[in-house]
Amino acid sequence: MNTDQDEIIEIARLFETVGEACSAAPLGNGLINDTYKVETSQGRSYVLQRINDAVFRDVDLLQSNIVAVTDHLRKRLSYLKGYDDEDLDTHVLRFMKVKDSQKTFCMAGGGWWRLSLFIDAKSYDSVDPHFSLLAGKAFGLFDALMSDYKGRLGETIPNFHNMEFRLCQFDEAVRADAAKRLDEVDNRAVVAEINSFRDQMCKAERLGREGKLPKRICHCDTKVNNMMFNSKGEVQAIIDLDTVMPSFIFSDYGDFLRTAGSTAAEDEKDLRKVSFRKDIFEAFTKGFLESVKSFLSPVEKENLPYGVALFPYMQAVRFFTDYLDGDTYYKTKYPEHNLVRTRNQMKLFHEIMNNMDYMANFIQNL
Ligand code: GN1
Ligand code: MG
Repeated sequence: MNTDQDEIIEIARLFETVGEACSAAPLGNGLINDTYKVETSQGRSYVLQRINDAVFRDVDLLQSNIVAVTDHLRKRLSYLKGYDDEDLDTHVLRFMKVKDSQKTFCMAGGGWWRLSLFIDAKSYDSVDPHFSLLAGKAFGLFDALMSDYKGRLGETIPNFHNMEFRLCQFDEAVRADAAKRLDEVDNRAVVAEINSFRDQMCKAERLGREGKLPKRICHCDTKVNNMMFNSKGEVQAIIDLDTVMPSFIFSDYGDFLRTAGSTAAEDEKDLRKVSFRKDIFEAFTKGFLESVKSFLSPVEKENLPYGVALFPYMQAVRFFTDYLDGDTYYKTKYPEHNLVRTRNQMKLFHEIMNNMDYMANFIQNL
Protein backbone atom coordinates (compact mmCIF):
# COMPACT_ATOMS: atom_id res chain seq x y z
CA MET A 1 0.00 0.00 0.00
CA ASN A 2 1.57 3.32 -0.98
CA THR A 3 1.21 6.53 1.02
CA ASP A 4 -1.24 7.98 -1.50
CA GLN A 5 -3.59 5.11 -0.93
CA ASP A 6 -3.19 5.46 2.86
CA GLU A 7 -4.12 9.10 2.64
CA ILE A 8 -7.17 8.40 0.47
CA ILE A 9 -8.35 5.79 2.97
CA GLU A 10 -7.85 8.20 5.87
CA ILE A 11 -9.95 10.79 4.07
CA ALA A 12 -12.71 8.29 3.23
CA ARG A 13 -12.86 7.43 6.93
CA LEU A 14 -14.00 10.99 7.67
CA PHE A 15 -17.39 10.10 6.11
CA GLU A 16 -20.22 7.89 7.34
CA THR A 17 -19.90 4.50 5.64
CA VAL A 18 -21.03 0.92 6.19
CA GLY A 19 -17.81 -0.70 7.38
CA GLU A 20 -14.45 1.01 7.47
CA ALA A 21 -12.66 2.13 4.32
CA CYS A 22 -9.80 -0.30 3.68
CA SER A 23 -8.68 0.05 0.05
CA ALA A 24 -8.72 2.67 -2.70
CA ALA A 25 -7.89 2.90 -6.40
CA PRO A 26 -8.16 5.63 -9.08
CA LEU A 27 -11.41 5.62 -11.09
CA GLY A 28 -12.48 7.11 -14.45
CA ASN A 29 -10.89 9.68 -16.74
CA GLY A 30 -12.54 13.03 -15.94
CA LEU A 31 -10.61 16.16 -16.88
CA ILE A 32 -11.46 18.14 -13.75
CA ASN A 33 -11.80 16.28 -10.42
CA ASP A 34 -9.68 13.40 -9.01
CA THR A 35 -11.77 10.28 -8.45
CA TYR A 36 -11.16 7.07 -6.46
CA LYS A 37 -13.11 3.93 -5.76
CA VAL A 38 -13.01 2.98 -2.09
CA GLU A 39 -13.93 -0.42 -0.59
CA THR A 40 -14.88 -1.00 3.04
CA SER A 41 -14.34 -3.86 5.49
CA GLN A 42 -17.99 -4.82 4.97
CA GLY A 43 -17.63 -5.12 1.21
CA ARG A 44 -19.36 -1.81 0.38
CA SER A 45 -18.03 0.42 -2.42
CA TYR A 46 -17.95 4.21 -2.54
CA VAL A 47 -16.60 6.93 -4.80
CA LEU A 48 -14.31 9.50 -3.20
CA GLN A 49 -13.67 12.71 -5.11
CA ARG A 50 -11.34 15.58 -4.59
CA ILE A 51 -13.26 18.59 -5.88
CA ASN A 52 -11.24 20.86 -8.13
CA ASP A 53 -11.86 24.15 -6.32
CA ALA A 54 -10.00 26.18 -8.93
CA VAL A 55 -12.88 25.20 -11.24
CA PHE A 56 -15.71 25.01 -8.68
CA ARG A 57 -14.88 28.03 -6.57
CA ASP A 58 -17.92 27.83 -4.32
CA VAL A 59 -17.89 24.28 -2.96
CA ASP A 60 -20.76 25.05 -0.58
CA LEU A 61 -22.98 26.09 -3.51
CA LEU A 62 -21.79 23.10 -5.55
CA GLN A 63 -22.80 20.57 -2.89
CA SER A 64 -26.06 22.28 -1.97
CA ASN A 65 -27.05 22.28 -5.67
CA ILE A 66 -26.22 18.59 -5.92
CA VAL A 67 -28.17 17.68 -2.79
CA ALA A 68 -31.18 19.69 -4.06
CA VAL A 69 -31.02 18.03 -7.48
CA THR A 70 -30.61 14.49 -6.18
CA ASP A 71 -33.43 15.00 -3.63
CA HIS A 72 -35.72 16.22 -6.41
CA LEU A 73 -34.81 13.33 -8.73
CA ARG A 74 -35.44 10.84 -5.93
CA LYS A 75 -38.90 12.25 -5.22
CA ARG A 76 -39.87 12.27 -8.88
CA LEU A 77 -38.50 8.78 -9.58
CA SER A 78 -40.12 7.23 -6.53
CA TYR A 79 -43.44 8.75 -7.65
CA LEU A 80 -43.08 7.80 -11.33
CA LYS A 81 -41.51 4.36 -10.99
CA GLY A 82 -42.37 3.38 -7.45
CA TYR A 83 -38.71 2.90 -6.45
CA ASP A 84 -37.93 2.45 -2.76
CA ASP A 85 -34.83 3.95 -1.10
CA GLU A 86 -32.63 1.00 -1.97
CA ASP A 87 -33.65 1.15 -5.66
CA LEU A 88 -33.13 4.89 -5.67
CA ASP A 89 -29.56 4.46 -4.45
CA THR A 90 -28.80 2.48 -7.59
CA HIS A 91 -30.26 5.16 -9.89
CA VAL A 92 -29.41 8.50 -8.26
CA LEU A 93 -26.10 9.50 -6.68
CA ARG A 94 -26.22 9.51 -2.88
CA PHE A 95 -23.64 11.62 -1.06
CA MET A 96 -22.60 10.51 2.41
CA LYS A 97 -22.48 12.86 5.40
CA VAL A 98 -19.24 13.72 7.11
CA LYS A 99 -19.17 12.01 10.54
CA ASP A 100 -20.84 14.15 13.26
CA SER A 101 -21.93 16.72 10.69
CA GLN A 102 -24.78 17.53 8.33
CA LYS A 103 -22.36 18.39 5.52
CA THR A 104 -21.56 16.23 2.50
CA PHE A 105 -18.05 17.62 1.97
CA CYS A 106 -14.99 18.42 4.03
CA MET A 107 -11.51 19.86 3.81
CA ALA A 108 -8.63 17.39 4.27
CA GLY A 109 -4.98 17.51 3.25
CA GLY A 110 -5.45 20.91 1.65
CA GLY A 111 -8.38 19.92 -0.60
CA TRP A 112 -12.17 19.56 -0.60
CA TRP A 113 -13.56 16.01 -0.65
CA ARG A 114 -16.90 14.25 -0.97
CA LEU A 115 -17.98 10.62 -0.90
CA SER A 116 -20.91 8.96 -2.69
CA LEU A 117 -22.26 5.43 -2.95
CA PHE A 118 -20.70 3.53 -5.84
CA ILE A 119 -23.24 2.68 -8.55
CA ASP A 120 -22.47 -0.73 -9.99
CA ALA A 121 -22.85 -0.04 -13.71
CA LYS A 122 -20.63 0.77 -16.67
CA SER A 123 -19.88 3.93 -18.61
CA TYR A 124 -18.52 3.97 -22.18
CA ASP A 125 -16.54 6.41 -24.30
CA SER A 126 -18.43 5.41 -27.41
CA VAL A 127 -21.81 3.74 -27.89
CA ASP A 128 -23.89 2.17 -30.66
CA PRO A 129 -27.19 3.60 -31.99
CA HIS A 130 -29.27 1.43 -29.65
CA PHE A 131 -27.49 2.80 -26.57
CA SER A 132 -27.75 6.30 -28.06
CA LEU A 133 -31.51 6.01 -28.32
CA LEU A 134 -31.65 5.01 -24.64
CA ALA A 135 -29.22 7.77 -23.72
CA GLY A 136 -31.39 10.31 -25.58
CA LYS A 137 -34.45 9.16 -23.67
CA ALA A 138 -32.57 9.25 -20.36
CA PHE A 139 -30.92 12.68 -20.74
CA GLY A 140 -34.27 14.02 -22.01
CA LEU A 141 -36.01 12.44 -19.02
CA PHE A 142 -33.48 14.10 -16.72
CA ASP A 143 -34.45 17.50 -18.20
CA ALA A 144 -38.14 16.62 -18.01
CA LEU A 145 -37.85 15.54 -14.35
CA MET A 146 -36.04 18.77 -13.49
CA SER A 147 -38.55 20.89 -15.42
CA ASP A 148 -40.91 21.15 -12.45
CA TYR A 149 -38.17 21.92 -9.92
CA LYS A 150 -39.42 24.94 -8.00
CA GLY A 151 -36.28 25.89 -6.07
CA ARG A 152 -33.40 27.97 -7.32
CA LEU A 153 -30.10 26.50 -8.45
CA GLY A 154 -26.98 28.63 -8.59
CA GLU A 155 -24.46 28.53 -11.43
CA THR A 156 -21.67 26.34 -10.04
CA ILE A 157 -19.46 27.81 -12.78
CA PRO A 158 -20.81 31.23 -13.72
CA ASN A 159 -21.58 31.59 -17.47
CA PHE A 160 -20.52 27.98 -18.01
CA HIS A 161 -22.12 27.46 -21.44
CA ASN A 162 -22.41 31.14 -22.38
CA MET A 163 -20.76 31.36 -25.81
CA GLU A 164 -20.33 35.13 -25.65
CA PHE A 165 -18.55 34.82 -22.32
CA ARG A 166 -16.32 31.98 -23.60
CA LEU A 167 -15.32 34.17 -26.54
CA CYS A 168 -14.46 37.04 -24.18
CA GLN A 169 -12.17 34.66 -22.29
CA PHE A 170 -10.67 33.58 -25.62
CA ASP A 171 -10.10 37.23 -26.67
CA GLU A 172 -8.40 37.89 -23.36
CA ALA A 173 -6.20 34.80 -23.75
CA VAL A 174 -5.20 35.90 -27.26
CA ARG A 175 -4.42 39.39 -25.97
CA ALA A 176 -2.34 38.17 -23.03
CA ASP A 177 -0.68 35.22 -24.82
CA ALA A 178 0.46 34.13 -21.35
CA ALA A 179 2.28 30.97 -22.43
CA LYS A 180 3.80 32.64 -25.52
CA ARG A 181 2.20 30.10 -27.83
CA LEU A 182 0.34 32.36 -30.22
CA ASP A 183 3.17 32.63 -32.73
CA GLU A 184 3.86 28.91 -32.88
CA VAL A 185 3.11 27.14 -36.17
CA ASP A 186 -0.36 28.07 -37.43
CA ASN A 187 -1.98 29.15 -34.18
CA ARG A 188 -2.96 32.53 -35.61
CA ALA A 189 -4.92 30.65 -38.28
CA VAL A 190 -6.81 28.85 -35.50
CA VAL A 191 -7.68 32.25 -33.99
CA ALA A 192 -8.93 33.51 -37.37
CA GLU A 193 -10.97 30.38 -37.93
CA ILE A 194 -12.63 30.69 -34.51
CA ASN A 195 -13.33 34.37 -35.13
CA SER A 196 -15.03 33.72 -38.44
CA PHE A 197 -17.87 31.81 -36.75
CA ARG A 198 -18.34 33.84 -33.59
CA ASP A 199 -21.50 35.77 -34.52
CA GLN A 200 -23.19 32.69 -35.90
CA MET A 201 -22.39 30.69 -32.76
CA CYS A 202 -23.69 33.32 -30.30
CA LYS A 203 -27.24 32.89 -31.57
CA ALA A 204 -28.49 31.32 -28.30
CA GLU A 205 -27.50 34.34 -26.21
CA ARG A 206 -29.19 36.67 -28.71
CA LEU A 207 -32.41 34.62 -28.73
CA GLY A 208 -32.26 34.52 -24.93
CA ARG A 209 -32.01 38.31 -24.70
CA GLU A 210 -34.93 38.68 -27.12
CA GLY A 211 -37.02 36.53 -24.78
CA LYS A 212 -37.36 33.77 -27.38
CA LEU A 213 -35.29 31.09 -25.69
CA PRO A 214 -35.87 29.98 -22.07
CA LYS A 215 -33.31 28.62 -19.64
CA ARG A 216 -34.06 25.15 -18.28
CA ILE A 217 -32.39 23.16 -15.54
CA CYS A 218 -29.81 21.22 -17.56
CA HIS A 219 -27.13 18.68 -16.73
CA CYS A 220 -24.54 20.61 -18.78
CA ASP A 221 -22.05 17.76 -19.07
CA THR A 222 -23.91 15.13 -21.10
CA LYS A 223 -20.69 13.58 -22.34
CA VAL A 224 -21.36 10.01 -23.32
CA ASN A 225 -19.29 8.69 -20.40
CA ASN A 226 -21.47 10.45 -17.84
CA MET A 227 -24.21 7.91 -18.40
CA MET A 228 -24.10 4.46 -16.79
CA PHE A 229 -25.61 1.29 -18.24
CA ASN A 230 -26.37 -1.92 -16.35
CA SER A 231 -25.54 -5.45 -17.53
CA LYS A 232 -28.91 -5.67 -19.31
CA GLY A 233 -27.99 -2.62 -21.38
CA GLU A 234 -30.48 -0.34 -19.60
CA VAL A 235 -29.63 3.17 -18.45
CA GLN A 236 -28.92 2.87 -14.75
CA ALA A 237 -27.91 6.38 -13.75
CA ILE A 238 -26.70 9.77 -14.86
CA ILE A 239 -23.58 10.83 -13.04
CA ASP A 240 -21.39 13.93 -12.72
CA LEU A 241 -23.98 16.42 -11.47
CA ASP A 242 -21.51 19.23 -10.76
CA THR A 243 -22.71 21.41 -13.59
CA VAL A 244 -26.48 20.98 -13.21
CA MET A 245 -27.69 24.57 -13.57
CA PRO A 246 -29.97 26.83 -15.60
CA SER A 247 -28.92 26.73 -19.26
CA PHE A 248 -30.34 26.53 -22.77
CA ILE A 249 -31.60 23.08 -23.81
CA PHE A 250 -28.76 22.79 -26.36
CA SER A 251 -26.38 22.07 -23.47
CA ASP A 252 -27.85 18.62 -22.95
CA TYR A 253 -28.64 17.81 -26.55
CA GLY A 254 -25.40 19.08 -28.08
CA ASP A 255 -22.76 17.80 -25.67
CA PHE A 256 -23.79 14.18 -26.04
CA LEU A 257 -23.51 14.40 -29.82
CA ARG A 258 -20.16 16.17 -29.52
CA THR A 259 -18.79 13.05 -27.84
CA ALA A 260 -20.86 10.03 -28.92
CA GLY A 261 -21.55 11.55 -32.35
CA SER A 262 -17.89 11.73 -33.28
CA THR A 263 -16.08 8.82 -34.93
CA ALA A 264 -13.00 9.56 -32.77
CA ALA A 265 -12.07 10.59 -29.25
CA GLU A 266 -11.86 14.33 -28.58
CA ASP A 267 -8.06 14.12 -28.52
CA GLU A 268 -7.51 11.98 -31.64
CA LYS A 269 -4.60 13.56 -33.56
CA ASP A 270 -5.39 12.11 -36.98
CA LEU A 271 -8.13 14.43 -38.19
CA ARG A 272 -9.01 12.11 -41.08
CA LYS A 273 -10.54 9.88 -38.41
CA VAL A 274 -12.84 12.61 -37.09
CA SER A 275 -16.29 12.76 -38.65
CA PHE A 276 -19.93 12.96 -37.64
CA ARG A 277 -21.97 9.82 -36.98
CA LYS A 278 -25.41 10.23 -38.52
CA ASP A 279 -26.60 6.93 -37.07
CA ILE A 280 -25.85 8.18 -33.56
CA PHE A 281 -27.40 11.58 -34.31
CA GLU A 282 -30.63 9.98 -35.53
CA ALA A 283 -30.98 7.55 -32.63
CA PHE A 284 -30.12 10.08 -29.90
CA THR A 285 -32.40 12.74 -31.41
CA LYS A 286 -35.30 10.30 -31.55
CA GLY A 287 -34.90 9.34 -27.89
CA PHE A 288 -34.28 12.88 -26.66
CA LEU A 289 -37.28 14.38 -28.49
CA GLU A 290 -39.53 11.66 -27.15
CA SER A 291 -38.65 12.64 -23.57
CA VAL A 292 -38.71 16.43 -23.94
CA LYS A 293 -41.74 16.81 -26.20
CA SER A 294 -43.96 17.86 -23.29
CA PHE A 295 -42.06 21.11 -22.81
CA LEU A 296 -39.81 21.80 -25.81
CA SER A 297 -40.76 25.04 -27.62
CA PRO A 298 -40.80 25.41 -31.42
CA VAL A 299 -37.80 27.80 -31.27
CA GLU A 300 -35.81 25.27 -29.23
CA LYS A 301 -36.71 22.47 -31.64
CA GLU A 302 -35.92 24.47 -34.74
CA ASN A 303 -32.49 25.35 -33.38
CA LEU A 304 -31.39 21.86 -32.34
CA PRO A 305 -29.03 21.55 -35.36
CA TYR A 306 -27.37 24.79 -34.22
CA GLY A 307 -27.05 23.17 -30.78
CA VAL A 308 -25.17 20.23 -32.34
CA ALA A 309 -22.67 22.58 -34.00
CA LEU A 310 -22.37 24.83 -30.96
CA PHE A 311 -20.75 22.32 -28.61
CA PRO A 312 -17.68 21.26 -30.62
CA TYR A 313 -17.19 24.95 -31.42
CA MET A 314 -17.48 25.99 -27.77
CA GLN A 315 -15.22 23.15 -26.71
CA ALA A 316 -12.60 24.19 -29.32
CA VAL A 317 -12.74 27.75 -27.97
CA ARG A 318 -12.37 26.50 -24.38
CA PHE A 319 -9.51 24.09 -25.21
CA PHE A 320 -7.67 26.74 -27.24
CA THR A 321 -8.14 29.36 -24.51
CA ASP A 322 -6.62 26.95 -22.01
CA TYR A 323 -3.78 26.17 -24.42
CA LEU A 324 -2.95 29.88 -24.74
CA ASP A 325 -3.24 30.31 -20.95
CA GLY A 326 -0.64 27.55 -20.44
CA ASP A 327 -2.92 24.57 -19.60
CA THR A 328 -4.26 25.77 -16.27
CA TYR A 329 -7.81 24.31 -16.50
CA TYR A 330 -7.95 20.90 -18.20
CA LYS A 331 -5.74 17.98 -17.24
CA THR A 332 -3.22 17.43 -20.05
CA LYS A 333 -0.87 14.55 -20.78
CA TYR A 334 1.58 16.39 -23.09
CA PRO A 335 2.29 20.05 -23.97
CA GLU A 336 0.27 20.14 -27.22
CA HIS A 337 -2.69 18.20 -25.79
CA ASN A 338 -5.09 21.17 -25.69
CA LEU A 339 -4.07 22.21 -29.21
CA VAL A 340 -4.72 18.70 -30.53
CA ARG A 341 -8.13 18.78 -28.84
CA THR A 342 -8.84 22.20 -30.38
CA ARG A 343 -8.08 21.04 -33.92
CA ASN A 344 -10.06 17.86 -33.37
CA GLN A 345 -13.14 19.77 -32.19
CA MET A 346 -12.88 22.26 -35.08
CA LYS A 347 -12.76 19.35 -37.53
CA LEU A 348 -15.89 17.87 -35.96
CA PHE A 349 -17.52 21.31 -36.03
CA HIS A 350 -16.96 21.58 -39.81
CA GLU A 351 -18.27 18.06 -40.39
CA ILE A 352 -21.42 19.02 -38.49
CA MET A 353 -21.80 22.35 -40.29
CA ASN A 354 -21.85 20.40 -43.58
CA ASN A 355 -24.87 18.50 -42.27
CA MET A 356 -27.10 21.33 -41.04
CA ASP A 357 -29.81 20.84 -43.70
CA TYR A 358 -29.79 17.09 -43.28
CA MET A 359 -30.27 17.45 -39.49
CA ALA A 360 -33.05 20.01 -39.88
CA ASN A 361 -34.89 17.72 -42.31
CA PHE A 362 -34.49 14.71 -40.08
CA ILE A 363 -35.90 16.58 -37.06
CA GLN A 364 -38.78 18.00 -39.08
CA ASN A 365 -39.78 14.60 -40.39
CA LEU A 366 -39.65 12.78 -37.06
C1 GN1 B 1 -14.79 18.55 -18.53
O1 GN1 B 1 -13.87 16.34 -16.77
P1 GN1 B 1 -15.24 16.19 -17.32
O2 GN1 B 1 -15.37 15.03 -18.19
O3 GN1 B 1 -16.29 16.19 -16.26
C2 GN1 B 1 -15.58 19.85 -18.55
C3 GN1 B 1 -16.66 19.81 -19.62
C4 GN1 B 1 -16.01 19.55 -20.95
C5 GN1 B 1 -15.16 18.29 -20.89
C6 GN1 B 1 -14.37 18.09 -22.16
C7 GN1 B 1 -16.55 21.39 -15.30
O4 GN1 B 1 -15.63 17.49 -18.20
O5 GN1 B 1 -17.36 21.01 -19.66
O6 GN1 B 1 -16.99 19.40 -21.92
O7 GN1 B 1 -14.23 18.32 -19.81
N1 GN1 B 1 -16.16 20.09 -17.24
C8 GN1 B 1 -15.98 21.27 -16.65
O8 GN1 B 1 -14.02 16.77 -22.27
O9 GN1 B 1 -15.39 22.22 -17.18
MG1 MG C 1 -17.59 16.07 -15.60
